[in-house]
Amino acid sequence: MKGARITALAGGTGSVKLVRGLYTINRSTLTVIVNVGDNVWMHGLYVCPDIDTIVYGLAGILDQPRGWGVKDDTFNFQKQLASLGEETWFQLGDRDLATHVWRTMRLRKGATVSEITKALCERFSIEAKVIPVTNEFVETRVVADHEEMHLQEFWVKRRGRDTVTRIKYFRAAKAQPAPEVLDAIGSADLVIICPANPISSIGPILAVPGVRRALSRTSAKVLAVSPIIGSNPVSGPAGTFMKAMKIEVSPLGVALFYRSFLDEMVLHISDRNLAPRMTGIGVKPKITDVLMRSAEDEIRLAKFLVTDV
Ligand code: FO1
Repeated sequence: MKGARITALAGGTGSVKLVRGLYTINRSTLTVIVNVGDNVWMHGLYVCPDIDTIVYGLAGILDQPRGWGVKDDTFNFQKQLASLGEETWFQLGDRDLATHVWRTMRLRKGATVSEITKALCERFSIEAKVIPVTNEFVETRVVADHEEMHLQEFWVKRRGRDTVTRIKYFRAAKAQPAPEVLDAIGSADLVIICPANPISSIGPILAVPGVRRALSRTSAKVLAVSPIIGSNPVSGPAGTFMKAMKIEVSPLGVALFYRSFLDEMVLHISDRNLAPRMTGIGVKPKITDVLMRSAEDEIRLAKFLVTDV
């Protein structure tokens, strides 16, 4: 359906390719609800990695091979900071840095993350709505070897090497959804859960009160694209986090995690044998090539998802 209202739930690097495909086919009727659990205060600046990845992706300035930051960026600030003896394990490129400075200045003047993200999209002439799931400072924390740390510290500073026992969505239980979040789910024609880490990218979105309920109540079809092929995540630490949360690392495990609201699950062709088990848990399987290696693949998958809306 032309002009169908599509709402995507997204993290960063795993989601941006599909979000870009959806944007190409449905520019002005796309809303992206983005995870904020990865957000981190760094050198006094508020960094929102998933929001920035989606915004840079839609603006065409994302460093695509890395999946985060601005393409062709330089790292002079980082080098200078290191020479001053500051810890620089979280790389901030010079152009990317401007976003964090700009955002932090606005936060200090009282603007919300929603308002700042809207302004950022306007600066880049992005027609889609990109909205943080909440304006509150929710933080995904990893409990590893009985030590608790920010997700970025676990993944970037310590390179994901600790044994994870639990994931916590700090401050999520009392957070309010940001304006437009529940309405974007309730009034959509189609809701798409991007192929993102279910625990660290989609989990913090679902942990905000009201979101799961809105997903199970919406009259829109809710479909997810599997971030797992066989027993392997397409990227990132999804396997580690799913095991820690006692969830089977498979498309079926993901479907069970989303089961209370999920209508359909898109499986990679090599997982077609899982179709009967998917049907058995009440989730309709759809099968296609979920790998996005090029812009053409992003559009192909996006078109596949919206075909019968
Ligand atoms: N990921 C890394 O592996 N190393 C980094 O130094 C790093 C810096 C960084 C700076 C800004 C930003 O927006 C993202 C950044 N990321 C970095 C990606 C980020 O850690 C995660 O991949 C996302 O939070 C997951 O969606």
